Amino acid sequence: MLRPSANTSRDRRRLDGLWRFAVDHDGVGREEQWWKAPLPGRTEVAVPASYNDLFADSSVRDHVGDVWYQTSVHVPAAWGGQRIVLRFDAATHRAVVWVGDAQVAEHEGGYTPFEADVTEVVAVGEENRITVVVDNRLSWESVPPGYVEQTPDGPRQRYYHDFFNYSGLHRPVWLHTTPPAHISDITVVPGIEGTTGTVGYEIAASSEAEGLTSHVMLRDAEGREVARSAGTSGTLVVDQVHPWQPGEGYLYRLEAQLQDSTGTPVDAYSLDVGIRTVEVRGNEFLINGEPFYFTGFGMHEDHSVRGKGHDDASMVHDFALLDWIGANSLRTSHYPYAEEVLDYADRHGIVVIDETAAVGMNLGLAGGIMNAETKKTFSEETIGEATQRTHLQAIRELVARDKNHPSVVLWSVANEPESDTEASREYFEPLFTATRELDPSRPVGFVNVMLAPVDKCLVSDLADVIMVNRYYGWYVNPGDLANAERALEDELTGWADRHGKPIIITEYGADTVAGLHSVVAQPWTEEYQVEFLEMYHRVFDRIPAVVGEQVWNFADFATAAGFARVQGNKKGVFTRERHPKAAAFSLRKRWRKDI
Ligand code: BDP
Repeated sequence: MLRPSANTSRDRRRLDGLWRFAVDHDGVGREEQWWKAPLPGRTEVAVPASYNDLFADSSVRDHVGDVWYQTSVHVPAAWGGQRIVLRFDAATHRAVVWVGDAQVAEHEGGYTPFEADVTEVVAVGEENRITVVVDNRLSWESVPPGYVEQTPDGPRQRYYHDFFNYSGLHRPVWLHTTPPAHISDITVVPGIEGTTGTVGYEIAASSEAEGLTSHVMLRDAEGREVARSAGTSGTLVVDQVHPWQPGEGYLYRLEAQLQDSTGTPVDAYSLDVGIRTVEVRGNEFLINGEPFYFTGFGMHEDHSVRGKGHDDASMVHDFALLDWIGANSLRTSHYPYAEEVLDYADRHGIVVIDETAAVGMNLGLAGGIMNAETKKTFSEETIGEATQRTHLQAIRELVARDKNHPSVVLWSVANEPESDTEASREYFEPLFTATRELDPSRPVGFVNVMLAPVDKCLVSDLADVIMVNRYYGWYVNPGDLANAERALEDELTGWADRHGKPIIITEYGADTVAGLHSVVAQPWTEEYQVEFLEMYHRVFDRIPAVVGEQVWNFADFATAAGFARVQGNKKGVFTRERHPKAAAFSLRKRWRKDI
């Protein structure tokens, strides 16, 4: 799905700002058709933002069910005759949208965009009412999964993942136009042979575009034309290619046009393109044919007050901290991040492991810690065929959204699912197959949990890269780094020997309360976090198959309440406010070769 654009044939408007807001405590809004009139009450909410922490009210923060958003927008008269589209970059976890009295869209999944052609519904040159109901309930059919428990005090949302169930309109909302005959999608697949780059392209167009011809031109970063072609698909060839590289992020620009028989452009769309290759060879992960070693973090979209709401200022700052510390990569744990993040990573050469929202699919493990019931993970009563359908759709939407980003080098289909049972293999095998069919150009993996070590895991052989999260010295051998070191080395050596594939440690970390110190390193202190990470690094450096280290986590983040969570998860190397803990300086020494 192409992002909204403003150019000679298209226009766009962001609908961000303050919207009217109502929490549907009694769950009556749909029956009472709240979209037909101004929402009850006088509450306003910021878009984009999670609504949970904006109000000093636990009945909002912990609300389970529907909330309503509403705004009015003037649709410019000049847009008459154009195709008008309403787009939500994200609504967490599902939404129904009305323009005036007409329902225009419905979407499941909290972290991928959806849009509706509202041309026939909007009044051009007038104010239009837009109403959205957002439902934050997690069920056995949603990704991530969860269930709602009825208690004497009302419903409680339970889930098996370790981050707060922030909800709402987390990302920009757009009204935009295209001509009726328009480019509906572009797919690019880059390649490099010696000093020659190639960009395979495919242009999809709307049915109204029949009879029009597609043209593409590629410009370098200075704006010079380097290749052109005509037709809905083909290959552009670039001599003396300037590859997209980690740390640099060189981008070409693909300008696509639909032209009529006189050569007049009817629609145009430009896309940034990075020319690079990704390949797994033996136990190496190659970018442009060179072994790549991942340094960086599993992150979260998480900030005080606005929760998972996207904000450019914070994004720029987070990337500045990644640069400061010498991180060359991140994993979008545990859901697709805002597209702005991927654009930024493309431009600045940060390598991304792109993950679906399939997290918390391990009901045995997580039950106790996450304050939810321990149940059988894969069954028709829990995670079953319906979940798998949602999961597959989430993968489709992720690949459709992110396929053109050079920064994305690896798909992660899930984080720490149960993977040591036949049922888990049956569940995952079709998902791996589907991901490869959707995108044959990138490796595919999933993140393995500590409970399914190399001799037990029945899913890892489906993956191109072994990604593991390990907590020796924290959840296992807490405070005993000597034993933890032996156990970690034994295990990683086992993975290296068994699969012969590259290994990325996608999580390792220790909860650390900033400002807590001890002479003898003890869990929860800054000193322990430093020693813990140093121990892991010694082990990684002894195992050639280890091609990446991503510390858990970049920053402290909010979680559901739990006895092991001190106002959230404290494994951040930075605090939630982005202040460095001692570990930040020691990582900087390891990762930055230039200081
Ligand atoms: C891993 C999960 C991650 C948690 C982390 C932790 O992948 O989401 O936050 O452990 O416990 O199991 O800190």
